[in-house]
Amino acid sequence: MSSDFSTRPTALITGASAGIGQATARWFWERGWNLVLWARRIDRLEELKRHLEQDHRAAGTGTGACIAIAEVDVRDRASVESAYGLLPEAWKPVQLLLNNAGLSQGLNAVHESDPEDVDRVLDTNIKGLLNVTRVVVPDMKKAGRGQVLHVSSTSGKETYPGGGVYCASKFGVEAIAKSMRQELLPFGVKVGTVSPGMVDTEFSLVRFKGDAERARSVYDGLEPLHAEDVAEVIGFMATRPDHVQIADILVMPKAQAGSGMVHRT
Ligand code: 8X3
Repeated sequence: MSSDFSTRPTALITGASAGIGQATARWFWERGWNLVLWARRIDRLEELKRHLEQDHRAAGTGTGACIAIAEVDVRDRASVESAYGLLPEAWKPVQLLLNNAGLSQGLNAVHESDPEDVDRVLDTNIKGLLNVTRVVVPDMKKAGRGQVLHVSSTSGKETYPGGGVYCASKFGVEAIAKSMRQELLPFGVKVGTVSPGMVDTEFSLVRFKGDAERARSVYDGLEPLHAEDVAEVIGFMATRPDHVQIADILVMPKAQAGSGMVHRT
């Protein structure tokens, strides 16, 4: 660990093995932050860590920053508590918690929703986010600094047919963020959401349970956001001067004007 370790900021990112989480990890890494990366797929995290470290070595731009990875399913309270507990005290409080782990399952009307899909979505997007928040935020509060950003969605603003359960989870994320901002106001901890529309990640592949063709067709005839676009927004939110608190950024592709409202060519 380099001597200036404690002077550089640390970002803890959930769901860091792919998509927005992975792109955001890279964004902060390139700017010299320490990273704490959590995901279920530890092999993907190991590969990401290797790549990031190699990039610095190859470019000769090593900044002395460190990466800690852990296999964490945010739904599993014990795994969240143990991963945070095992993080050396020198890493705490993290400057930024990015609650990114989240997913959708299926596109069914509410009355036709699959109970297992419902559990998976609400357990991850709401209860998982709470599990992580509960272990990370007390150290921020104690130190009187830090920032929590939750990845919400256009689906946290508007509903669409077939999106009821996923939208409920993201409306829930927005409610949690607003309450947290009020609760943490006296303690110097900032809270916000980033709300992306269509992003070209594994999101649709996961929603449609591996049906690659159906997943691809979601983005037919338009250019969706790329994970890097959202990473830039998150990076911007996290690097404002201390007195600036961005509550929410809603970001969509040019070809989208709201949930389910897209222009295809
Ligand atoms: C996902 C937003 O527009 O792909 O959070 O359903 S969308």
